[in-house]
Amino acid sequence: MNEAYISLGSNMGDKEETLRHAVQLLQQHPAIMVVKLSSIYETDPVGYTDQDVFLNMVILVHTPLAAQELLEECQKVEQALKRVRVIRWGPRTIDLDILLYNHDNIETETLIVPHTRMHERAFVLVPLVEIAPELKHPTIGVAFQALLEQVGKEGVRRWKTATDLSGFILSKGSKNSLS
Ligand code: PH2
Ligand code: MG
Ligand code: MG
Repeated sequence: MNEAYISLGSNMGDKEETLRHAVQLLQQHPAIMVVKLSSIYETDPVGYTDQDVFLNMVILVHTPLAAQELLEECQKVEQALKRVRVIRWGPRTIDLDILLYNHDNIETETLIVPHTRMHERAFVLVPLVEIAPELKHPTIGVAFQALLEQVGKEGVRRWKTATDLSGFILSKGSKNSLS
């Protein structure tokens, strides 16, 4: 079984509903088990700043799928939720990024893991550290907790705690990080 951390983000439409739906679609896949959910955070846009705030969260999944196959499933979820993206780093209904896949270092034309910018983005590090406080960045070799201290938590506000995510129906033995 492989362990993958996936970042979810939405800043168009009903953002919470979109996140919930994306988690459910992943969970419904027979080869993907969602085992941890972070809280949902409201985050100021990074990169292209003239856009609505995001809701972001991170989940941990267990899967027998290879990283490339998991990427394809994430892309199917994005398509199922009718992802709209007009400009790079601009508004999107849903974005699913594989952050980590075991401790692997993967570089193909379509997938780079660990995600290239994850260590400099508070909207990724805050929810990741919440569900994986001991984890180290596999290639930088530094704890994500320490990376987060360097980056700071500015622009990231807890919006709904993991324990309040009752609408995120999780079967197959899943739990949120606080339970
Ligand atoms: N995603 C981006 C660019 N900027 N900013 C926030 N706050 N949250 C995101 O998920 C996000 C972003 C590109 O994927
Ligand atoms: Mg992204
Ligand atoms: Mg993406």
